[in-house]
Amino acid sequence: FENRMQWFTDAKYGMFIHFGLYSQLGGVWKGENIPKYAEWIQANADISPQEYALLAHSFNPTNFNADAIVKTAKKAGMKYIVITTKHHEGFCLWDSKYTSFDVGSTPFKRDILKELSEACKKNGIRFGTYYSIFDWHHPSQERNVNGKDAETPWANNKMKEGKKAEYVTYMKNQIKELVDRYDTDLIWFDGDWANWWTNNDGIDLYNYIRGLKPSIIINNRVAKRKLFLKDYGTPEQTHFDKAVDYKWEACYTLNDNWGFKAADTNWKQPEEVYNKLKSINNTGGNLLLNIGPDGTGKVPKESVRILLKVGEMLKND
Ligand code: FUL
Repeated sequence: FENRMQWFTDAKYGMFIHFGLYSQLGGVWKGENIPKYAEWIQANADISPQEYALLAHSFNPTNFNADAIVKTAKKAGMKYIVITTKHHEGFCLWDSKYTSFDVGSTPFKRDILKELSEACKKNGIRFGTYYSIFDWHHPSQERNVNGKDAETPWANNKMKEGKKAEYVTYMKNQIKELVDRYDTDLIWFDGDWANWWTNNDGIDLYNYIRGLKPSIIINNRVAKRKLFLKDYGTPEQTHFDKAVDYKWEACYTLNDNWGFKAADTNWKQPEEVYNKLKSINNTGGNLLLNIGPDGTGKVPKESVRILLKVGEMLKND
């Protein structure tokens, strides 16, 4: 195996963090519980990007405590953390030079990614950044109202005519910021299914990032996940029960949502998490297990309880 991948292979268990403007809503829009994934609320409630963007004015997660999160991960037996720096909504969790739709334009202003990446470094935890390929806010894109994609106007969004090159430059600039400012160890792409994103676009982006930081690890959703298996495969809410001939990481929610959803109490119990982790590790996979802090930045108590309990079980292995 390439040396570059060694820490990842050894890590076996990591923490996923879904955090963004949607965290403030907890799955509720104008008094109504919106079905399906909480971090998809903009799409699921069909909120216009303009109205959705107003949520930046109230983003003030003063309870976000990077040290506490990293310590919980460490006690839980996790070796790396991956946080959503830009989910499909397009809001950036760092003060980016290339957009004002970011944490720098909220009342909060704190550099969460710096806090988290430094806490990781201090505690010997690797730091990773999730980045969505498609973007519900960026002016290059819009919901799809024509043809077969109109059934899922947000999930298969549209790249406006002649705008793709400009957007790809935006992505590359932003990713360079994540590498330069936060020394990210891993980039977790998502949204490769966008029909304007080709496998070759992904390969080009992959090579660009490896050029910026040769040791970096990049998941396979940078390109079309069915065609591209570097650096590792990403089964979601499922995992392989037999070894495969490439590296992989299964990601799972701890309840039924990635982003914070107030009404979702369907927590996996510690035994279930422990068994999943073991069976995943036994067939050569990593487990990336999610937490979704609420809009104040607080991690739901139940997630912390479950993670720490699993950590104790692992110690007694
Ligand atoms: C999916 C996304 O659409 C979900 O919101 C979540 O981020 C999951 C890990 O990946 O493709």
